[in-house]
Amino acid sequence: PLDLNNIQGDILAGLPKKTETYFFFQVSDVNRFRGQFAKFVPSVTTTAQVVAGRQAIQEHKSQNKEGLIPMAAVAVAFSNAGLIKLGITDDLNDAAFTEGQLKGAENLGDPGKTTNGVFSPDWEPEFKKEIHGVIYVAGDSILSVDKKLIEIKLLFGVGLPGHSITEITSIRGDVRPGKENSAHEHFGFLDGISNPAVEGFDKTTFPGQDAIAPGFMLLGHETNNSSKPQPPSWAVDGSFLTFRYLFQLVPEFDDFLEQNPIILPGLSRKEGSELLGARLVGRWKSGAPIDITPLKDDPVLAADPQRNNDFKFENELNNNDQSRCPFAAHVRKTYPRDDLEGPPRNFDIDNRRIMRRGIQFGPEVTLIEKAEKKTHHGRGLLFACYSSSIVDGFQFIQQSWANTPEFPLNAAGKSGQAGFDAIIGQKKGGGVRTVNGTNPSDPTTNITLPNETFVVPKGGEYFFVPSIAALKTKFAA
Ligand code: N7H
Repeated sequence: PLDLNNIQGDILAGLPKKTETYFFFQVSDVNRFRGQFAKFVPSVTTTAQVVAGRQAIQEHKSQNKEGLIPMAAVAVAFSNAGLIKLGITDDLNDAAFTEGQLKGAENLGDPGKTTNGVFSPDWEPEFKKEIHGVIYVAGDSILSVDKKLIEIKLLFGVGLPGHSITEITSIRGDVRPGKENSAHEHFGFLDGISNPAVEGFDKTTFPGQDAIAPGFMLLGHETNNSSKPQPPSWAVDGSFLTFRYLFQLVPEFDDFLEQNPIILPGLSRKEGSELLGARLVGRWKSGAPIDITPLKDDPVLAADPQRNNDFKFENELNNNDQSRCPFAAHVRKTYPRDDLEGPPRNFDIDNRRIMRRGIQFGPEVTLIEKAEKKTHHGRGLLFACYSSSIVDGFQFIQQSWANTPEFPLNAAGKSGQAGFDAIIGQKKGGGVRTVNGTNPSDPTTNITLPNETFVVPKGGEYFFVPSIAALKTKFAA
């Protein structure tokens, strides 16, 4: 059985959050750090604590009590540079992690420049510095989170004589305001509907929510289909965290939809624009999957966990049929379901599953931005996901699926190319990107996306999230 007191709380259970701050740091004094870290470890939140916290939130809600329960949950993770700084040189067998995301950014398709043979992505300067680790705190309110963060910074003496770490940058994410927007990302779509269930942890799985073996999320556990070497014993119960600082050009995205409505009998121009948005994402803004309800939103279906994930794209690739959902729709590119898992391919893609834990950042679109159809304030997604392999999970999804117009392959054979994932597909900041099959009545047409992508990567790093035991024995002294 899984040891829920040993696994950090965000991986399987997800820290409850209305707001979350990521504090990126560099270790400046290793010996002092190990001592201060020992005092910090008890504040790291376990999975068992999150499960209990979620129960308390449920009870609070069912009793119709006002406000939220004050809560601040803590997690910590280290980059490969951080492990090296601490003298931990064991190989964790993940080339993406070992290389670090700055070096890997070219392979992710991030825009940037190559000078003298060296690629440098167009990232914020903080993410070009060497980051050793990240402490992230999630909670019900900025007050709860800031209070906890100040306690932690004091433990490490941040900014004071006697410190062992220096701050590189802190980034705060917030759930969007208002009942209508909360849980929706900045383009307006409901997020956080589909994550894999994990065997041995999730007691119920919803229709369409495939359960995966714990080894796809945690190191040192069974995966039933991989031949990866055993990790060093201290890495067992740990996971890899992919963090991406993704900006979203919301007025530009909205303008693109407005300019390119899908023309179908009976649809107004506005409905045609909404349909295009749904076809690019694979779900309506409400969250209803277009594979179930292709031409009309269905908010009742969207809110029903028994139905809102219960689709497979069954046999559509074989019939080259994208009338329900384009092959390149974001949710289809990133989790193709029966396009790969069904006959005749019958691939096992459990190793491509990721546990998404992102949060929005930045303000709502202003009236001026709306009127000028131009972004003036930075906003987007602090994308975060877990898996037991970055190479097989996040990196593969971004590189080989979202950025690869030929994927899925059969679509290419029969009707040209499926095209790019219009939401996250990158082409190193240049060149024409097209999406095929956005018009349900004419799968042969392509739509050309603007040169500047709607999602702009501006930083990130790969981290390892150790178990509580490892924090005590391997990191603290
Ligand atoms: Fe995506 N979006 O608002 O359009 N994503 N995503 N994502 N994403 C999903 O099903 C979005 C990003 C996945 O199981 C939904 O829970 C935005 C990256 C995966 O059916 C929406 C950004 C990667 C899924 C969005 C962004 C992924 C998924 C539907 C960036 C990985 C689950 C809600 C700013 C490389 C697919 C849901 C499944 C769903 C959006 C980033 C992957 C609405 C705006 C970088 C695996």
